[in-house]
Amino acid sequence: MTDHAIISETLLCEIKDQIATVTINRPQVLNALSIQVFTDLEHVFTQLAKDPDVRVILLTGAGEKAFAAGADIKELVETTRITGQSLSRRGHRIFRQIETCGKPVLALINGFALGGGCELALACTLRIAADSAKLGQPEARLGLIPGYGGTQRLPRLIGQSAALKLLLTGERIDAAEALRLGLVDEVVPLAELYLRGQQLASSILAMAPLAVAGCLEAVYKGADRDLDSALGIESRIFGRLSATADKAEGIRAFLEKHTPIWTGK
Ligand code: DAK
Repeated sequence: MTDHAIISETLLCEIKDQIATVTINRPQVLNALSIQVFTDLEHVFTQLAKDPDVRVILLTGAGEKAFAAGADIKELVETTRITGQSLSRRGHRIFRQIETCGKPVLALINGFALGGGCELALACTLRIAADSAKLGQPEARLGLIPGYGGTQRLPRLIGQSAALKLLLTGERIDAAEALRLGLVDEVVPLAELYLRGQQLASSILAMAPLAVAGCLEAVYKGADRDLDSALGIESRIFGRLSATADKAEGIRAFLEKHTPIWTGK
């Protein structure tokens, strides 16, 4: 396994000990999501998805103020009906790519996660917030609705009524309220955010790689199915994993009281 980096214009991406850390690096504009950030996210996540040295991805923002304070508002001046719709579809495709990359993506929300920034966090597998974080969907104040999945992922995560409250009022909520709503999974002091991300990543790394991928596949593929067909998806993945070398290793390690050594096979 080798440590390395992936170079792009607006993102930093370092890979170390099977954990990739992706940092949106535009702190001067609170890591606003420009069209170039989307291009770079697409490139970096395409690489990470197929990189055998990467098993968990941490996604955060540079500096101490923002995860991402939304879409880059300066780029919204020129949008038309046609370009607005196509930019939205492009954003959907790239956030879906993040969501379905087959590896857990942990959003480390180190400050503002507003508008498109909150939508990006919603497309991640888990969300860990610093106690200083502020989240919200203020798009209606700009005459828009969320265009990167927020109207769909937010109600699925926290329920329709709580989602509509955020969408209709644009209110910014603090980390404690986000935790209460289930919008984030944990809140920690800002100074401990990265460490907590690494601890969670380490817990995931201790699991069998194909089983981690299987959990993601079962949950995401089953999410919008009726229960019977979703249970069918679970059985198929369970059957597939039952025949793997790592399943044999996991059972043997338990019975022989030692730590399993995963091969990813
Ligand atoms: N875009 C561009 N620049 C931004 C920005 C943003 N979203 N947020 C902050 N900045 C810039 C500021 O303009 C400022 O730049 P300078 O003036 O220094 O050049 C710099 O970052 C520092 O910001 P502030 O000086 O304002 O910092 P404060 O601490 O005073 O305030 C703040 C922090 C987060 C409360 C404030 O910056 C703020 O209200 N920012 C905007 C938050 C927001 O409304 N975000 C947009 C949400 S709407 C679409 C799909 C999706 C979307 C749009 C289109 N399509 C498919 C086309 C999504 C839209 C959204 O995300």
